[in-house]
Amino acid sequence: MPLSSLVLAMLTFGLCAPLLAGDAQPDAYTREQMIAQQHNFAEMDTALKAFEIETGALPPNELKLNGKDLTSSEILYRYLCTKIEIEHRQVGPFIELKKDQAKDLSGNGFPSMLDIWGQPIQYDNVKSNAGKMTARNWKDLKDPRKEATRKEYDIFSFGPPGASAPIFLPAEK
Ligand SMILES: [Ca+2]
Repeated sequence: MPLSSLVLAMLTFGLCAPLLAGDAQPDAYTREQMIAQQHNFAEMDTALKAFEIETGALPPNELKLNGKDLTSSEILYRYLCTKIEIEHRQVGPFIELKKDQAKDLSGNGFPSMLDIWGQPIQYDNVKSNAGKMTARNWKDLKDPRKEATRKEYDIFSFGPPGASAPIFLPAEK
C-alpha cells in the first residue's frame, strides 16, 4: 500500500472513530431530522390536548401497574395510544402510531412512545410536578381552559446518541 493511501486510511478511520464510539457530536442530527421530530411532537401535542378535553385531565407523571412503575414514555403510550377506562368511561386511542413509533424497549410488557431515532419520548406533567395542580384535581378548577393558557406539560426527546441537548416541543406563546 502506498504511503499516501495508508495516511488516507488512517485519517479516514480517525475521523470516523468518534462516530463509531458514539462520542458527543455538536450536531448529532440533521435539520430534516429535527423537523421530522417536531412534526412527531406536534401530533402528540394534539393528542394530549384531545385527551385533556375528553377526560378533563392530563396523563399523570407516575403510574404503577401490575407492580411496575411505568416510565413517562410508557405512560404516554398507555394514555394516548390505547383504549382505556377513565372515570368508568372508555376513551381513546387519541393517536395512531406507525409501527416504528412504539416499542416495549424494556421488555416489561408496556410499550413506549418513541422518537424518530427509536428512543423513548419524555413527558412531564409540569403542573402536577409543581404541586399546584394534579391530574386528579384538574377538573375541580372553575375555568380549566383559562388555566390551560399556561404551559401544562413538556414533551421532549434526548435525541440520538451524542446529541448535546434534548429536543423540546416548543413552548406555547
Ligand atoms: Ca417497556
